[in-house]
Amino acid sequence: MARKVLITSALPYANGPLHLGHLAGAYLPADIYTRFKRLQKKEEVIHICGTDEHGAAITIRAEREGIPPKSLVDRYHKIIRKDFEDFGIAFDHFSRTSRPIHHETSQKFFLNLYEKGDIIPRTVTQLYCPRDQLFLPDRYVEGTCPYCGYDQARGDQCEQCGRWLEPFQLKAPRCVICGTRPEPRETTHYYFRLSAYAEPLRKWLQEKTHWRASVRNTALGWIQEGLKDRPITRDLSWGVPVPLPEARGKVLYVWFDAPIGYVSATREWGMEHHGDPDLWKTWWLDKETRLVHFIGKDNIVFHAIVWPAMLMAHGDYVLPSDIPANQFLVFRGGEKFSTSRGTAIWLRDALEQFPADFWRYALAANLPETKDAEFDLEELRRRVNHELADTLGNFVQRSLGFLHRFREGRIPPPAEWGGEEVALLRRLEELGGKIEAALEEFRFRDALHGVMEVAREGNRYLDRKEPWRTRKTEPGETDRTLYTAVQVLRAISVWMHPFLPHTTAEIWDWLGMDPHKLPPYGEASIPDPSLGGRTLKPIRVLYPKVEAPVDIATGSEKASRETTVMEEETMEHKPQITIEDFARLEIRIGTIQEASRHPNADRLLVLKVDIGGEIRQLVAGIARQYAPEELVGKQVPVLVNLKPARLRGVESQGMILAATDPEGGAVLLHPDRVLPPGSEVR
Ligand code: B3M
Ligand code: ZN
Repeated sequence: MARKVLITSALPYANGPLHLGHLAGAYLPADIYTRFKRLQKKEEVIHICGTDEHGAAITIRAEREGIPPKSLVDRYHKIIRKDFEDFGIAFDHFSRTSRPIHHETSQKFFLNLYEKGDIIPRTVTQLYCPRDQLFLPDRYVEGTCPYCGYDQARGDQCEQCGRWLEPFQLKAPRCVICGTRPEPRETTHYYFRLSAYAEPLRKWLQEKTHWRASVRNTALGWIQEGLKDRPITRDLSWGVPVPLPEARGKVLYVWFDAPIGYVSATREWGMEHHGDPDLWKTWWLDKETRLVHFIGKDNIVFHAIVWPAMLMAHGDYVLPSDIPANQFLVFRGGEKFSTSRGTAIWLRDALEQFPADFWRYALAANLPETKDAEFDLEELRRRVNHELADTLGNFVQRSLGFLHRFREGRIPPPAEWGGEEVALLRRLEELGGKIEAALEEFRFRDALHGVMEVAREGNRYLDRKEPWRTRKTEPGETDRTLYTAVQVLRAISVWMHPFLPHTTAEIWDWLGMDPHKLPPYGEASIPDPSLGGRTLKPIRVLYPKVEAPVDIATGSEKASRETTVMEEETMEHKPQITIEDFARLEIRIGTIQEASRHPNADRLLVLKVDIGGEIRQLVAGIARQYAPEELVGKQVPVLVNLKPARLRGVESQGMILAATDPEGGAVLLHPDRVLPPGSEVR
């Protein structure tokens, strides 16, 4: 039997609508991969997801709105489901963790570990709010992260450094309901013996050399720091009840039950779609299944450490084979897309402005695969106009438009290939191989780039063959050209489908291609002679250009970019310059005298730099890599004759020059020995 690929994407909390950052983090790449795998026709594929409906993220929001948690999750489950549908994120099953089947599956999982001695009760000191008379789990407490100093760290996780925290670790804790400083009190909780799995996890991770370096290294780094046993129960009334009589009033910690949701959703899928209550077992109990989790980087700790440890403890189920976690999508100029901070473009608002495929294209071209990627509406406009419309749209419109105009919409019969055609088809085959390999390795940006290259080849071919010129004098040549162009378009429509499912399906329809009888993904460059002689349906402009960026409510102003980041395709050199061009830059060594955090941007620092008898204020995107304190006294090269610019409201009178590490982070450069400030760099 064919091998199975079980694809999951992170279960979104049903506590609010989703934004583009969510899409770019997990769901779009998961959908691209699933569609690719289906078209490849080599393995059996399912894509499983659902809403995560437990935990403090839900109860806090419900309390703020004054409604029961159930009403809140009912509302957002529907909204999220619809948004996915309209964006073309096609799951085989989309479940909910509040369903009985999930409660039952998680309770069984808990008991399995409990009976093995991997879950044990302990009396512990927890934070208690005397004012609300409540133990404060997870997000009910906020304070300062003991690791990175972030002052809005939550009791369950630090958003800045990604670490898994316990409320009592926070410095200066405060109750999020009333702001009171909570006090320690004793209670009993059930601990998962994570520490026992440090070694097995390390071994397992070390073998994952094919993983994205960021994911594997982050996980290995945390193991290196030491894994502690963790409480996996909470004193809350909303959640999966702990299935032990002595644990009344306690529920499972949301991050314990949520990943089990992948299993329960698969069970439900088997029953609902195939009427087979045991079908899930052929996926989860078969160690040959490839389990692929698509997540954002803030979920790495749970998917690459805690969940595999749970699975190891359980023993029956397959472990993840890939966790292609993405970094964050950030607004150009700084902030990450975030629900809680109100810096986001909501999916619904996005769809009201432009069709789903436009967003899918611009996001896919910008996926934060190896580092945070910047995005804004100008980026969308540029991608749509210069790539989607000018390259792909142009090829679609020309090849099919010519057929309509010169041949009344009839595709000419198959013709003998000429030298041009043979070369073109060979090139297509080569590109097809690259695209398939890139998708196989989760390099979606590269794959998309490859498909666009095919469209470019198609355009070049039409330019060379000039069918508009030959149509009168050499009708046979024109027929051959148009027939060939249609075959190229057919390949593009298959290869582009995972990225642009809506518009490629329209092309299939125009060409009379049966969506159930498409060629296997890797073979789409082999021409299909049966296209010859068919009559095209009427066509429309698929990718009309987009006007100047429209403002979608975002809560974050646009700022100019202070460093060049983002592009990470193969190294492309800029055009040559002369020594005179270079001489126009005035670069001097400056000594940093003061450094502080930028008031409006997490990524930026504001520096006062002595450039030789003159102090310049410079804004630099280095806050993720350097603390202000460590910079004072350091010498760095400064581009001093750069036109001043305001970065998120603060003036920058020049620019610090720094190197970029493979993750896109800034690395400062220092002179070999201390120099008088103002020394020239040439
Ligand atoms: N609900 C967190 C999130 O939405 C969490 C994911 C669960 S995946 C098992 O980022
Ligand atoms: Zn932290």
